[in-house]
Amino acid sequence: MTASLNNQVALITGASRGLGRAIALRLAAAGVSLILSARHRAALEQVAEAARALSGEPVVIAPLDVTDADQIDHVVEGAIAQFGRIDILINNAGLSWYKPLPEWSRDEILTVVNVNLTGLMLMTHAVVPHMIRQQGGQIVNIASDIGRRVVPNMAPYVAAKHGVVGFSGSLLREVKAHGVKVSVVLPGIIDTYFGGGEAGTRDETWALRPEAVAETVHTVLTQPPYVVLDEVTVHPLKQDF
Ligand code: NJP
Repeated sequence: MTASLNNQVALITGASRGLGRAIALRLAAAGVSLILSARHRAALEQVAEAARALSGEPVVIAPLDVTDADQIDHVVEGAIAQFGRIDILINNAGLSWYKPLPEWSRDEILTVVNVNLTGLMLMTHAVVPHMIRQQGGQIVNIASDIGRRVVPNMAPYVAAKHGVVGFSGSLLREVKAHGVKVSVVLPGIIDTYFGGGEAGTRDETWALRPEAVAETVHTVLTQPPYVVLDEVTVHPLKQDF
């Protein structure tokens, strides 16, 4: 038996495009009220419009840079004021460059760690007290298969995603007694705008459709109350993993 998400409230980061957009549309179709966040307001508005077409539930946008703790507080407080609760947090915002370490600027290293890891921890830190108060909630952190292995030319990103996996497992052991689940999803290559790519240009046999990963996230979220999919890896069959 799977749990229903109908009437739950979800906050999604990185919702303006790519995987975050696909997760937003999948949850809208499941009857979830949505708070969509990313930096680009116009892109968020387009995703919100597409989500509203799938759902009778409220969909609001909350422009946010996940590296800014004040903006995180503002968005989380606004969500609680409007909806009274946050049932689901999807920490999805992420980015990287791909090049040997000496070619990375200091700013690029700091940005990759701040967006993929520090921002995720700060957002989680702001939301978890509400989930504990509610005695329930689900956090899904989008890491990467690179969070469990290593590849060259992305060392700061590899480090950040390993951090996401460690953070997720540690936090789960803290909060599960309060009915709060923490899951980490580790996808392989996805056909999005990641790393300067152009979504919709890759063969689906070697790059996952974002909708396929969104379906994985939906599966994670719809487990029975006493089951947690704590770590889920998903790959295109042809990827060399
Ligand atoms: O990438 P993309 P994905 N503050 O570039 C947002 C992981 N992953 O969908 O702020 C707030 O299409 C940005 O919005 P905006 C990856 O590490 C991917 O593939 O408006 N938001 C956009 O919505 C990441 O964790 C692959 O520019 C910020 C979104 O992030 C997740 O999948 C493989 C932000 C990025 O959309 C989704 O990435 C893998 C900030 N400072 C893991 N900076 C893959 N695609 O192959 C960026 O293993 N965003």
